[in-house]
Amino acid sequence: TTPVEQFDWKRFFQLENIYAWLEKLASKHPNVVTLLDMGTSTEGLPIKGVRISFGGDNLTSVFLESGIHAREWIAPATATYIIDQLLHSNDAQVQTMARSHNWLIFPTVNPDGYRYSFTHDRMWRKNRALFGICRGVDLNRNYPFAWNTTGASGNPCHYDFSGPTAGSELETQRLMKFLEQRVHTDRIRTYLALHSYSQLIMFPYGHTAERVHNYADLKDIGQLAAARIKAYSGRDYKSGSIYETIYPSSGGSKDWAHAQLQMPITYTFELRGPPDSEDLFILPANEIEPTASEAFQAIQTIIEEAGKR
Ligand code: ING
Ligand code: ZN
Repeated sequence: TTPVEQFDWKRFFQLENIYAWLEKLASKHPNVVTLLDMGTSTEGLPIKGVRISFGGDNLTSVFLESGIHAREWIAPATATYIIDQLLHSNDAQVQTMARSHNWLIFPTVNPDGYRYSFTHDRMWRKNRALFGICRGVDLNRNYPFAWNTTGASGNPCHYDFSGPTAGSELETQRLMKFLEQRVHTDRIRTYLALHSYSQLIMFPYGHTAERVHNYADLKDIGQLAAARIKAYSGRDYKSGSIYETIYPSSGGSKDWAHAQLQMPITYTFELRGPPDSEDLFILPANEIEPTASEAFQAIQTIIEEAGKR
């Protein structure tokens, strides 16, 4: 493995490198960065993250999850970019935003799958739980809200297997418990998740065309975030509900958080795919910085706009 001193956004890093980098940040910035651990995965790996707080326990918190799908390597790379910007940006507006909230960021919420996508199968998506001759639950179909109603499979051999029961997976349970325990104490109002690819800024619901109570705000903020990206990089992102933008699907983590934890501001990003390639999950490393920085622009708009409403 690579020495952690070389951590950057010019290539993709393995789980151990990401965790070592998070640990280094916590020791370099002991008053700002706290290392978090949700507990272990199916295969016994820790699910590590960081809390970034410049002080102010009364501030509201932003939760960010990435890597729920193993092969979407750009997602954890973008999460670490965001952590780096929050801590080290010289931009006054970014510094103000970083200090206006507390941040709970978990770059790899499916560590078994992420590791497996480096060691065995670049296109692996799910976790690594064993079901007879096939493996893996799609963790973004496993949450106990409208579970297994649409856009999910009951077959463990399929890429979108929703699991044997709602919330069956250890990784799902770790994340749910973390949020249930902290949603009130940390005043978590915003939940962001990173995926690839499609250039979308999506919000609930995934399972129905029915609109969430704050659809108008979410749509408006999402469109402003997309416009910010357009002005920044020229890329076209669209915003809308999961159901109306990408495809009907159920059991996602943000729908659960919005519906069950009453978290009002929940967005799932679909980041860039490669300019031209068969394999749309394999983004060239020189696309990491442009992809992550435009997503960070959009997140700034979401935080600013959500604060006004
Ligand atoms: N897309 C997401 C997926 O899980 C999604 C889309 C997001 C569905 C949120 C449901 C909830 O299929 C990718 N590329 O993974
Ligand atoms: Zn995904």
